Amino acid sequence: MSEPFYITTAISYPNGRPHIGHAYEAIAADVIARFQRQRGKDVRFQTGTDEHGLKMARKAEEQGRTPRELADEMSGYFQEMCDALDVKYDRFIRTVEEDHHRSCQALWRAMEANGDLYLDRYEGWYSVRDEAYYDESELVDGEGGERLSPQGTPVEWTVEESWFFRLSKYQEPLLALYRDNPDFVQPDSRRNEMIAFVSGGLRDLSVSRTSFDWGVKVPGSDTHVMYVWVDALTNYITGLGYPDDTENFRKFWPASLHLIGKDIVRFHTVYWPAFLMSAGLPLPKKVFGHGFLLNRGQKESKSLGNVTDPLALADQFGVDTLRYFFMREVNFGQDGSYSPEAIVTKTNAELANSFGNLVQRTLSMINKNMDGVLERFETAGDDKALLTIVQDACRQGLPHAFERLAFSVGIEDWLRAVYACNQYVDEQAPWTLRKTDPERMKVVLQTLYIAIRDLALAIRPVIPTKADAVLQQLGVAEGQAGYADMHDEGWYNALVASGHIVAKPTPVFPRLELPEEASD
Ligand code: ME8
Repeated sequence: MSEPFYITTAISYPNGRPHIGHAYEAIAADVIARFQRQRGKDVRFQTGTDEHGLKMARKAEEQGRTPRELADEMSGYFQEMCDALDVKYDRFIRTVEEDHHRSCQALWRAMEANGDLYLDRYEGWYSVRDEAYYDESELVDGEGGERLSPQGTPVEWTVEESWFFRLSKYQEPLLALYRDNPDFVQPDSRRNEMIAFVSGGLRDLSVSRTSFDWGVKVPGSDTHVMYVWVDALTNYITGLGYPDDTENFRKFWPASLHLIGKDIVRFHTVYWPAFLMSAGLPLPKKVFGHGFLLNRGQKESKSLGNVTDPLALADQFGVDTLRYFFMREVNFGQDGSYSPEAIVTKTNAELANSFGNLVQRTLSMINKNMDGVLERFETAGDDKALLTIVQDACRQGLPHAFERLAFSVGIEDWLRAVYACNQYVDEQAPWTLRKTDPERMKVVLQTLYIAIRDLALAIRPVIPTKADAVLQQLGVAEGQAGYADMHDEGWYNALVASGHIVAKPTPVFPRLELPEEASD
């Protein structure tokens, strides 16, 4: 049986339409899911929307409608975004769903049975924008002297009866978790932040609210709804069938990876493992806090008027181009910046001019100069050397980097192999060999043909549609597009034996033009 791999994204607040950060996270998670599927793992991928809480309730009120109406409309846009960006999830979870309420209540009861919940009065600061409680000591002063959260969001003084979770009890177990499992929080910079935060001492956490009712009801305490983060985090187990003893739960829990942004690492690496320990459930293997995507170095916001619709970007430049740019340009874990110019320049240079051109000229020459007929052949010194470079990059460099979520490093390895192929074409000059040594020309073109298959297979998780278009032109069957298939050296001779004819190729990576307004 293949090894299970459960990956999740954060579930987004559907208080507005999806923004570029949502698209970035969904794409990164999809690349990982596709990569692991290609590695032969049994992958389950969950994403969704986080629909309860004060932030949703207030936004709906502002718009004169119910939170449910707002959630229903906006959640639909998040699903559309995933579909449009080729993000292939197994479940899109909405926290308003009935099974999710049942799951939250079961987790609550388990924590209660462990003696970790008690009723008291909360008095302190709350940020609706972050849906987070803050200590006085964490607050900063705004320009007008107002108190702000460390994230720069407004806070309000809140006093109400509340259930509390004994978070303080978990300080030592959490520190032991970080110490014994260095991979639990990644990258290291976030791990260090969390160690510092927990070492500073943990206060018990307010986990219910009574001043509004848009949430999951606390079992046996009808005037309380659960704090939205208790409800939100639970989505990861609801999606596997918790609290029932389902096959999915047994197979996929604990999660292999929670992929989230850097602003919500505390919730995932302090609160969530503490809730799970309290309920006696296994802990996720890894939480990775990626960086933020910035528009020309700036955070997108309505007030700056620089909010970009990710679907408009995908329409303009193409889905795979956008996916490639995000994974290639940003050092995963750090913040990254994008602009139409950068997307066009980078992808023209690397996809259109380098990989696309390699594919196009190799297939054209085979079609034209060899009537599309492939032959069995022996590789010699330069040919073998090239294939070694390509195989090292595609079978070692890229997959090992992707395993560590170092996407830009892996893609760079892949690109070096693409450049090596183009250099080989220039040096071997098959257009000259056509006249001087046609047999040698065939060897050169066929060597490239073999190299291109590895290159297309390796990059397929990032640009699935484009890579499949290349593989299809190469005559590689759909069922032979896994990483393990790269090691099947017999595929080429089988293709020759099948009498495959290389057709006149259709360009897969057209050059992009800069949009008018961006080139001003
Ligand atoms: O935080 N670049 O939802 P959310 C990259 N509902 N990622 C970004 C980003 C940016 N500019 N802006 C936001 C929530 N994100 C909660 C999560 S999970 C149990 C509950 C990321 O809609 C952000 O870090 O505010 C988070 O991982 C995701 O987008 C959803 O953010």
